[in-house]
Amino acid sequence: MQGGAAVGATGGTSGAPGVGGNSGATSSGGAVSTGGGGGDGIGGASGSGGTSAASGGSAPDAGSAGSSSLDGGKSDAPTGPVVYVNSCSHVHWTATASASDQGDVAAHAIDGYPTTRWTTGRPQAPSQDYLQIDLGAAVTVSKVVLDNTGGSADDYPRGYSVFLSSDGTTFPNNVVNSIFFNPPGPVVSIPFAPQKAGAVKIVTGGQADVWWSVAEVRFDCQLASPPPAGAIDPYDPVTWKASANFTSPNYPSSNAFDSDPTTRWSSGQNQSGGERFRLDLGAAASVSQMTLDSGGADFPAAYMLEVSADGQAYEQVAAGAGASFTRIQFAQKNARYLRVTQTGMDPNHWWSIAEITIQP
Ligand SMILES: [Ca+2]
Repeated sequence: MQGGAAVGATGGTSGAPGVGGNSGATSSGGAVSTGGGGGDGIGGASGSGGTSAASGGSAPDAGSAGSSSLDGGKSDAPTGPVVYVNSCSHVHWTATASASDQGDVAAHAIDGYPTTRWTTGRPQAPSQDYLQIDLGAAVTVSKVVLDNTGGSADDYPRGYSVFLSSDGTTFPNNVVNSIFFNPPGPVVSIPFAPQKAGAVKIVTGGQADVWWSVAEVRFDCQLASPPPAGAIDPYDPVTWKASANFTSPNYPSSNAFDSDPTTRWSSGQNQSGGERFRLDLGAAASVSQMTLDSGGADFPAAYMLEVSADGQAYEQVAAGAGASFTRIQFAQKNARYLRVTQTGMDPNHWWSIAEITIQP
């Protein structure tokens, strides 16, 4: 997934215009193939894919099979899967820091996006700044990875100390200290002997005129007790599934939750109302917010959100106008399925979702 993200980031420069490009392209008649071609490297494939979409798009997508699979919930089980909390997943962490520069907040270091970062916004000095990650539960950690492949590779910590804590307040366990004499490259890997921790604090230990920035923090991490086979964490996007009644062949629904803002799901057709995207969390969970990052201008003109525990009976919980970044808040529900319907009209834009998040 990281490899995919890196590729996506590289293609992102061209992908971003592609996003804008698709709308412009689709506004003209030659639409789908041009829009598909906008997908740069995938252009060759998408050229033909786009063509087939143009002719076949309405057939497979609007077909009754598509609808019934969307609404019918093919994988509904009478008894839901075993649910657990994956405290080794960034979705359950919180981040705090000694300082941050404007919008480059600490939360960006754990949001799963390699293209957003946290930065101190000031030159490095020994012991001046820290980044703290609270994991939400005691886990065993054995490595800290500071990943700046999305940018800011020169903003690595000239020196560092790593401290572990059981309570997130006191950090008595100093597991490693080091100083760089040569640039480590975009990924700083800090291994140490496996130890239990509920929180990790990384402290700068060097001097430099550059800021300290971290695009993404990861850990080698093990849960206190492994989850039962087949158990899932409904908040963890790695086990989500999705379906839609219209999907461009080059922009599959899984792109909407791959933690890469440069990839997207797209309807592949201009918004006419009735386009549906259904997210399956894999098990029921408390949900009170959903965000839809369109990645550009392909946001829903209007939306309706329904939730369901079983994939059969849906309850509408919100409706409104979309925006490039759409935040949908509603009274907390216990839901496994979240179904968003584009209810407006936009003759110039497809509907796209670059990233979805949910909150309890
Ligand atoms: Ca994505």
